[in-house]
Formats: sequence, structure tokens, C-alpha cells
Amino acid sequence: MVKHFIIDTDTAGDDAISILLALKWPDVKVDAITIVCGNVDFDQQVENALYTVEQFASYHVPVYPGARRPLLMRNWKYADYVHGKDGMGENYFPRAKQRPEEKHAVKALIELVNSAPGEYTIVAQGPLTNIATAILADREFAKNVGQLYVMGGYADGFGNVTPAAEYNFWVDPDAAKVVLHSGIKPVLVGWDIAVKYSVVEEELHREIATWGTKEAEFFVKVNRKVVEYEKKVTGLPGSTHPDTITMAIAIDRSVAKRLEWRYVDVENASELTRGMSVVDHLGVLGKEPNALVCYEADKEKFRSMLFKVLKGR
Ligand SMILES: [Ca+2]
Repeated sequence: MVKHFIIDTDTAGDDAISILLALKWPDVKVDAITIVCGNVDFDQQVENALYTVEQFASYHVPVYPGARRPLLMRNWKYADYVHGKDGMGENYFPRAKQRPEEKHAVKALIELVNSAPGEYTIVAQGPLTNIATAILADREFAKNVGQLYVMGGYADGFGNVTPAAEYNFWVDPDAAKVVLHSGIKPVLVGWDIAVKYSVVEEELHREIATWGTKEAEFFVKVNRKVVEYEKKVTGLPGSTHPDTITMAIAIDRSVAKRLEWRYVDVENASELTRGMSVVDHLGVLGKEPNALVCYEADKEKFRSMLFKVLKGR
């Protein structure tokens, strides 16, 4: 059975690889890509999504521009220091022929989800501004979402943009709060999962470069800057793939080896810990769980899915 996906994304680097995985996966159909503020310049993110679709989709995938700023217009910074100025490893790919849709991403999200209650899987791989706005704008939306997978926060680890916060939750903590308290009960895949289970080592990039497919070439090019960044700043031995491992889990739940129901909230009042995801591991608050938290993933399974696509099989 074909699964219908909507990908909400701040398209840069790993976002594009995640889109590639979904576009190439046989029983997945990407019905829309919605763009949200985050990693790099908004219009560049739109172009990055359009380019990825043009290169790898075998069917038409509309790209809808959404929120250009977080809900409360908080200040944030781009992650171009991770992904390069264009968000795509500074390859400055040519402009795609396909142009973005006129319709706003939030409108597209509401229309699609409400047109097929329970059918859509949304993979949210950027700040949650679009998803939160859809929840606030339409009272049926939250009820009608089939599955929501969120790359954001962390369960067991630490932040990556501040000591306390993972980037997506930090950019728009208010949106993350809306989503967590919406009743949707998302699957949360945190930065800790990316660090532990998604790293593709530098030597492997050199090997992938020899595979000779368009997909492999794209992977290596797009991740060029990330490999440099991780080596210099985080000390990780290769590129990290938070969005792609979230996508792999959305495609095949068994990529998540351990998922636990937890009550999760996000800090949005403090400057020091803005965007920090607070997971009630012990249930000390006695609150009903609102998220299915990923604690462990299957590194080998993730790799085999990604590499299958990169080998063009
Ligand atoms: Ca992202």
C-alpha cells in the first residue's frame, strides 16, 4: 500500500537527502513539500527543494512556501555555518524549471490533511511554525493528521545550537509547544539519535563518491560542508543525518529500535534554555504522555535504506 507523505522542511543539506530518500522509496508518494523558515535564506530553501524534486522525482511534487518567520518573530540564526551559504554544500546548483506554488504551505497542509483524514504522514524536519499555524488555523487539522514525525529536541543528550537546545526547537519553541500540546502525539526523533545512529563517516563519503550514480554524487556534494563542520566543531567523524533518519523511521518504524510514550514539553520563556526539550523520563509529573519518543535506532538498517537509494537500486 502506498503511504502518502507531506514533507515540511527548511531545505538544506540533510533535508535534501531526506527528500531524496522519500522520493526514491517505492511505497512512498510525496504529495507535497512545504517550506518553513530555518537553515538558510527562505527563498534559497524553496530553490533547494525544487532542485531536489527536479533531479529525483519521477512524478510531480508541488512545493509550497510557508512561514518565513517563527510564530513570535523571534530572532534566530541560519545554520549556513553547517550546510554552506546555499544550504547545499556551496555547490550553487542551477535554478530548477519548476516554480513554487502560489498557495501558502499552511493552506496546502490543511487542505491535504482534511481531504483524507488519518491518511497523511507528515515528516516535519524543520522548525514547527507551519505545522503549529495549521493547528491554530483549523480545528479539524490536528484530528485529521495520520502520523506526525518530528525531527526536533533530544531525549538523551544535549543541544547543538545552544548548550540546551536543538536547532529546530530553538528557532521556534512556541511552535514546538503548540504541536506538543495539540493532541497529535508525534513521534519525536531527537538530535541525540542523529549523533548516535546516523553518522556517515568521512571515508564512506569517499567510497560513496565512487558509486557512480546521480544520487551518490548528490549525497557527497551536498554534505561536503557538513563533514568539515562536524570534524571541526562537534568532533564527529562524518556527516549527521537527523532528518534522513527521521524519514527512515517514518518509512519503516522498525528503524526506531526503542520508542517510549513520554510527556514532553519545551522551554519557551527562558533565554538560557530557550527551545530545550524537556522529557519526563520518569513520569514524575504524572501527566499523560503526548509523544512517542525515540530512544534508540538501528544504525545498520538506516544505512542500508540510505545506501540502497544512493546506489540507485
Ligand atoms: Ca531540517
